[in-house]
Order: sequence, then structure tokens, then C-alpha cells
Amino acid sequence: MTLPSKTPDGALTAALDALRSRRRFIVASHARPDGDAVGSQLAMAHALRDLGKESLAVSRDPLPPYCRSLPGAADVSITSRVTGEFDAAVVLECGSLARTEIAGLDRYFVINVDHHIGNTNYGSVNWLDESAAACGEMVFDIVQGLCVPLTAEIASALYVAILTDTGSFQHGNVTPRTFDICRRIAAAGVSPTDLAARVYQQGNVGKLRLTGAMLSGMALHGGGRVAVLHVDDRMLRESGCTTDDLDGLINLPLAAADVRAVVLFKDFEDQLRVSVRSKGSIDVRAVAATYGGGGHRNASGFSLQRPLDTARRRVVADVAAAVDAGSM
Ligand SMILES: [Mn+2]
Repeated sequence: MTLPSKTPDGALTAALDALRSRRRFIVASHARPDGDAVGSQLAMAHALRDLGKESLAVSRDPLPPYCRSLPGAADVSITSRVTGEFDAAVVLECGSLARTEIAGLDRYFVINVDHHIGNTNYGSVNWLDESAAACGEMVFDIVQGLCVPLTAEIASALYVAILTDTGSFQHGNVTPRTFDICRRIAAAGVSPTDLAARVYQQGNVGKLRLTGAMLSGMALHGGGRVAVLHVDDRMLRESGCTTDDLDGLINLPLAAADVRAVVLFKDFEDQLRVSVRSKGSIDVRAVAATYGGGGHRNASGFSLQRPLDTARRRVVADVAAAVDAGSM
């Protein structure tokens, strides 16, 4: 049975041709990878190998803990530079080539597959679909297009990509197609229950303590509609956590009906970063863009210059303005 697919896409066809006609691939995604980055990358690497091709998955940073038990995760090479003979680099889930933070990719024929708004078309082939809930949905189309069987390895990687990038099917990017793909994934013999447990129930007590510390430090602004969270090196140290453990914590204040957006200041010695989440039509990607960052309407991020106090007031005011604009 074929899915009620989107109209055949010339760019998808070009990407499929580029993949079919080449043999040795690097498969890359963005630095500080999330579930969509890793899931898309692993599924792509498996699919290419299933076609008898060579594929080397590379990542600038270690994979998040909940991805490390996925088939093929141990084979991902952690590196900041790629060299060697490859016919193409498949770059997934990256709005710009710089997002990989991996040097040397630009020497290859680049196949750019991404769902972020504002992708810079950096590839030799560019297949962009902003309507995809996850880059994993696009990789599913590639797997189908290449006539690669949906193995358990591919299906589980794609499920983690979609599960995490939709916030467990809660975000505004979910479409009927998302469920069509997930139905096919479940039919391929992987267990959504097991995969959800792997993503959401393999944390540690330290993360619970960090959660407590962050929520007790939460401040409310913009008439109670903007929750502001803070984390720094001391809080990580005292709870026995690493930055890996921050994953997902920013979403917790959204459980309150009154909270429309969340700003998380990650105040670390080596970097000052801000993540923003929002509900519904509130556009926090536009806020991030004014600080040189990016993301999606409901999830974005950017780096800040110190001093933090001055910058913090400005960011919170900007997010509060976005909440006003999006609530009209
Ligand atoms: Mn994504």
C-alpha cells in the first residue's frame, strides 16, 4: 500500500537520483544533536548500507543518551573534521552547513535534506520541506523512494526522530502524514511503547534534582505568560548532571495553562545560550532570528553575549512581545 503521499517533488527525485548514482557517503547532522538529528542520520545510514553502499555517520558532539541504544549509534564517528574519499555528503536537519560544526563537508557533493524554515540552500542538491514534522518524515520518503525495506533498524530510528521532534505528537507540526508514517513504522515490527520508554524513562535521579532546582528558580514575566528558567554550571555540579540532562526540561512550564512561552538561559562558563519554546501561534523563531539564531515557530534557540543581566531583560521583553503578538 502506498501512503497518501505529497505530490511528487522534483527536489526529492533529484535527491534520490543523487543517492542512487553514488556509492560512498558521509551522513551528517547538526552539532549538539537531538532525536531528529540522530534518528534521521541513523535511518539514512542504514538505508544506504542496505543498498550495498558505504556510509559513515559523523557527529560533532556525542549522541544524547536516549539515542545511544539505537542500532548503529555506536558506529557514529564523533569528529570536527572529515577527510577521505566519499562521493557525497548527506546533510540532514541543518539549516546551514555551519550547523554541522564539522569542517571539510563542503569539499563533497552535498545532498541537503531539511525541514527548517530559512534553509540556505547550501547543497548541490537541496530537498527542503518545511511542512515535515521531522526530518525523519523526509528520510522515510527517501527510504521508500529508494525501495529499501523498512527494517526494524530504520523504523526505530525514524520513530525516535518523529516522537521527539513532535514533542510526543503535541506540536503544531503534526499532520495526518505523521500518523501514516508512524503506522507504517509500528507495522514494521518496532514497539512504540519500548521506544517511548527508551526516550522518556531512562533518566536518572540527578535529573530529577536538577528539574526541582530549575523549577523552584522559575520566574514569571509578561503577566505570568512567560516562564523564565535558568541553569548554570553550579546547578549541574550539585545535581550530578551534564548538559545532556537538560533535554526536555524547558517544556515543563508549558504544562501550566497560563504559561504561553518559556525562556531558558543556559549560563555556562564556556557559552551563554538561550532556548525558547511557545504554544500555538506564538512565533519564537522570529525572536531567535533577531539574535542570529533559528529554529521553528514553537522551538528556537540562539547564543548571547554577556553581560547576562542586560541581555536577559531584552530577551524576556522580546518574548513577551511575541506572546502579545501571537495571542491577538
Ligand atoms: Mn527536526
